[in-house]
Amino acid sequence: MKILFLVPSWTDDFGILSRLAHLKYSQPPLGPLYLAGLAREAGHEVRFHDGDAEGFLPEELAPRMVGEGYDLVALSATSPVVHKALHFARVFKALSPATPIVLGGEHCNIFKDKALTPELDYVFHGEVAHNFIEFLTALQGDRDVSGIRGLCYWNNGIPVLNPALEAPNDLDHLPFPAMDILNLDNYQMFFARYPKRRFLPMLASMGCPFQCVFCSEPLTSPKLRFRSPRNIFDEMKKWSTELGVHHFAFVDSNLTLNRRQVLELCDLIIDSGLPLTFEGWTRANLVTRDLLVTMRKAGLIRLSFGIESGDPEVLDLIQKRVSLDEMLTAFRWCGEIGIEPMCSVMLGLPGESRASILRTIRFVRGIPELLYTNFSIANPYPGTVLLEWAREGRHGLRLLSEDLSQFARYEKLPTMSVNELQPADLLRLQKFGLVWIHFTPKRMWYIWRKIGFSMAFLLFVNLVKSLVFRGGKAR
Ligand code: B12
Repeated sequence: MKILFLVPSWTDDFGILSRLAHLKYSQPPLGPLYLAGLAREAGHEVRFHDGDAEGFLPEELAPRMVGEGYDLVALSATSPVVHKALHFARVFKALSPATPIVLGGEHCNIFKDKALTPELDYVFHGEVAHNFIEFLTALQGDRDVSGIRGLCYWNNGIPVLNPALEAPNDLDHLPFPAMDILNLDNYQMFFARYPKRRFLPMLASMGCPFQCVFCSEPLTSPKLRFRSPRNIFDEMKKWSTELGVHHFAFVDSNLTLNRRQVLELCDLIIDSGLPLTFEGWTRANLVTRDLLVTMRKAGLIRLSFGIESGDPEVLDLIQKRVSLDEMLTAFRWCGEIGIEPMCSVMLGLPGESRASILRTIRFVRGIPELLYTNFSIANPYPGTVLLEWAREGRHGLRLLSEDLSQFARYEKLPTMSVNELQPADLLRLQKFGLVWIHFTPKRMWYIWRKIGFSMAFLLFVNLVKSLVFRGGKAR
């Protein structure tokens, strides 16, 4: 079979910040790449298009893709961009009604058969590996998909939900993702202290044991699973020698959760003498100084910490379970060791007030080692406790819309209000925070060097202008 894997863009909705988001955050999506690897191993032909990296319009791409004669279109989407995946499906279906279209990704893991809309033929939820290959075999044969685990399909106009496949403990059995089908020049990572470089995403584990209320992982991925250090290293070595890509961005929710795994991986990298570098995300309470020293030696050049809020009461409410002191210590260690620290910060969280948001802004501005940060408006994503709280009006939250296409983290008015803060107030505080956090000589100098004077100037002027003239697109 000839399969088209496709993901819609997600950085094109952020207005003036789109270019920056696109530059800094365009990443090859691992989910479809793993599936493409599996499908290819089973003898199928695979192609991949990334809306983010290529910036295509469905109306332009779909006719071209119909011309290329695919037997299956496999779309992948998170909830805020699922409307774009469905738009592509509609355009494609209008031109080629007989080609089956399947949708997968975190949105489907949450909504299951409710994600099956008329423009789709199938939806996959939960663990997807060998059941995906069984599905491809069924499509080539009698199209009987009734026994395929994790699949949702139509039966005489009624959606049918097959139970999910039990997630196996072992991740080493998966073939490596099909990284070689990517246009590698589309993906560059930018740093403050290091030159930009091409990179690939890398997975060391799946699942998260923590219970942060803004995250859907406690629902969709409660089971912890790890790859062996050898298996991860073999993959890094393969892409380094075969594709000439030496930098890897780990997508694990907590890269340093399994200390032994990380240390063994570091030993393998150090012993190999390969010029590898890597980065990842973690929690400040999951690092020690000696762990960071070893990781730096192995090539860790950037580590991002989930700060979320600079207000201890808000941190408590969102069940972050990391103290501000632990965060400051982790940043200090990174600075001393030569690891570029990054973080994620939010506003509009439960219990939030103008005072708590200003506290967050002051806290982040005051981290000496930090050169740049995102500062996003919290979204009540499906499958989260945050959404339940917003629906129930708890902790000052009020849900104003459940239209997922409006769940942008920048530029659009947020879909929740909290205490006295209306959506427009949150948007203004976000812009103020972005300007104030970065308005220090060191950070301005960094931004100017990285994105150029004209882009930096345009960004700054736009943010200030929208602050003065009360910006924000209507919902
Ligand atoms: C890495 C990552 C990113 C990266 C890279 C994104 C990318 N291009 O893949 C960056 C930082 C860019 C990013 C951005 C965003 N992310 Co993100 N991200 C993740 C993270 C941490 C890991 C994803 C991953 O690679 N997992 C490993 C792969 C192998 O798993 P997978 O993607 O789930 O794919 C499996 C299945 O879902 C399925 N599958 C996937 N696609 C398909 C397609 C078909 C056809 C089939 C059959 C199956 C299938 O098979 C795969 C193998 O089992 C997850 C949290 C998590 N730990 O899962 C959040 C997560 C996916 N992100 C999330 C969100 C909300 C976003 C943003 C909207 C936030 C934002 N920053 O504005 C954007 C939107 C990005 C987008 N493309 O839509 C949410 C999604 C929630 C939801 N309801 O959809 C998650 C779950 C975080 C959370 N818990 O809230 N993200």
